Amino acid sequence: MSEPHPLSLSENPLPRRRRSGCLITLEGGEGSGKSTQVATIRRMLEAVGIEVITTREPGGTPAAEALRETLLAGTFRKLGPEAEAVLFAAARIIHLDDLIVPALAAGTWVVCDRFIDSTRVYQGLVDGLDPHLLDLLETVALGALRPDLTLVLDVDAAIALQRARQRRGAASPDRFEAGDIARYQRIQAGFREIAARAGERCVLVDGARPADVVGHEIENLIARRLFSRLRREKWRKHQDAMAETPVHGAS
Ligand code: ATM
Repeated sequence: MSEPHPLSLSENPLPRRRRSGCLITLEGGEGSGKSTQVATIRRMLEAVGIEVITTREPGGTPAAEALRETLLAGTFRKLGPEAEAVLFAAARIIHLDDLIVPALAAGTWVVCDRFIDSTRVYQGLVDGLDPHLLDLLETVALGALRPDLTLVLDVDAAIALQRARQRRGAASPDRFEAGDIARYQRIQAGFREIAARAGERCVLVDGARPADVVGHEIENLIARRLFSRLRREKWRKHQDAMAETPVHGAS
């Protein structure tokens, strides 16, 4: 294959739209139980024979995890919220290019702990950035790709704060964890509003209940919302198995 021209404007070999795996994202404030549910979804999909990877943002690949570490440590805070937003977008581009887009193209399902809605809430609502800047960064990072399903885990701010403190123990909060109940309430309200506005893609799930109850509801939601994709996947697997089965009498 010839080298692309240095000024070529269409070098991305995997257009963001051409894919067969599903992208499921989990959103919600800290202490909403996202990581537990990511593991539940993984088990559910594997049980029906779907190849799945679980990942998180910011992070997911070594380079993006390095950015995560510095972002959460607050190292870039002095550069201002715009620069931080650009760095979150950079981590997302790396994550999409190196992991998510190739996985989806290969038919693997991707379950991601936090994604674009966290940017809207933390950089948009909390840090007060211009939504046009966030639109622009989203377009640069995602092109036409959007999650197939976003589960927004909703937990009352007081419970979320308590869970977060318990989980941290003696460790001090990072750049994004620090804050009082008012901050947690804004974050919860922000995620609720996103779930209401983007009802086609998002479902609000009551995350205050025991993890197994929440997990059961999520399994049902995935089965209902992504039914055709699950069925297509099973059909594809069936066809692959048939193709591998030797035909009697064939020489
Ligand atoms: P987790 O600890 O849930 O992985 O989240 C990391 C932090 O990154 C999270 N903080 N809290 N609480 C929210 C923050 N974050 C953003 O500010 N913008 C983003 O786009 C993403 C993906 C995360």
